[in-house]
Amino acid sequence: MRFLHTSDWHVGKTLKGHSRLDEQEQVLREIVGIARENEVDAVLVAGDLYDTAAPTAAAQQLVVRTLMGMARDGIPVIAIAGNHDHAATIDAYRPLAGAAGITLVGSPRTADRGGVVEFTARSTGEPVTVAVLPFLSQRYAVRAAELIARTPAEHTGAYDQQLRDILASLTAGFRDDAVNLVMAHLTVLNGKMGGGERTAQSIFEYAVPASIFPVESHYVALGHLHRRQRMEAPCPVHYCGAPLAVDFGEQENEPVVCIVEASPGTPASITDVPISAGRRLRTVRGTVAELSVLAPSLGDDFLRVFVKEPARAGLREEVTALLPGALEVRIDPEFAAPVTVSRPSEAGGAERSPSELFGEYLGTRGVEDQRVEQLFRRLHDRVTGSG
Ligand SMILES: [Mn+2]
Repeated sequence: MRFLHTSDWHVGKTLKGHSRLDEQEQVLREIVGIARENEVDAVLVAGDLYDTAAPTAAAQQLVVRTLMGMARDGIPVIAIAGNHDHAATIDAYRPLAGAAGITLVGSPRTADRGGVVEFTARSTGEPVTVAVLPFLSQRYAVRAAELIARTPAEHTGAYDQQLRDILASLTAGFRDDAVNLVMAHLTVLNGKMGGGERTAQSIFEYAVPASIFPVESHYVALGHLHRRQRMEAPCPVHYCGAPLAVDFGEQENEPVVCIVEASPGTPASITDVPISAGRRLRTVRGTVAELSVLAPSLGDDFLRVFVKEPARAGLREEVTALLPGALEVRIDPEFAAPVTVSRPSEAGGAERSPSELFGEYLGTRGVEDQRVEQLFRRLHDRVTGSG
């Protein structure tokens, strides 16, 4: 059978206040197209459908339309909540989505109450078993281990042991004659961050070794880390990565979705299908003159700009006029003033004029601009009535 693995859509995510809903729509339309072209038997969405716990109506409309588009023709679509999603809200829509052939799993569930999804692959008739584990916060892990693995609270170990127990319980029904899959939203030890994840929920203590996944898994479809990567493990364990770079830290990621072929008797084979929709993120550096030479080659990329010149009034406006895609304009650290704590009083501040002190301050901030100093003098004179 063949299925599509995607995750970390982060629909509704803005970049420096700039909406990216149009791009997200194009990216998701491209993914629906890839699912159709490849005639997949199922779609797995491994969490972080949304960027926030309270997505806008427009963001929800886009996710609903996408899931419906994927489920067209009766293809099973299974989506779990990530750490950015509101698990209870995802669960609230579960019955409604279920009627449309979409399985939503917000909170972790026991195997017999939705923690395991079973269906028959329409192209091959093979039975498919998917153990699903949405994001599990450390705070809730003890309770989930009790609920799902029936581990008494006093016997639950560390976070990774709780997850191991839960996964053991969810995968206990794996069969030799079925395609056995695991889908989860979590951090695997030694995983490389994409750059835009919430660090507090990706740090070391939340990480679990890849060995917690049972060897009989034909494929483990993960979400959470935004970089496409295969983890070192006895079975295929993959992050498909985010299909659209969500922050400048992710500009080097090559966005893809994974098309996976699996059957009960053979190891899974994985093909990365590149995603071309969406504007790229890029970091550029240079003097204003250098940036103007670069400008025509930058297309419609979103830019983070480091200007290799000292700060002066109007510099930001000059750069954004030159590079309309610039969302962030900074002075290159090489030209930024070293942060020094100066105490004017020690340097005889009492004897110097406010203008001199302001000039000194500008010097410490690396600003070389006569106009700013003149403006300060004019304003100061007006306020003090000496002008
Ligand atoms: Mn994410």
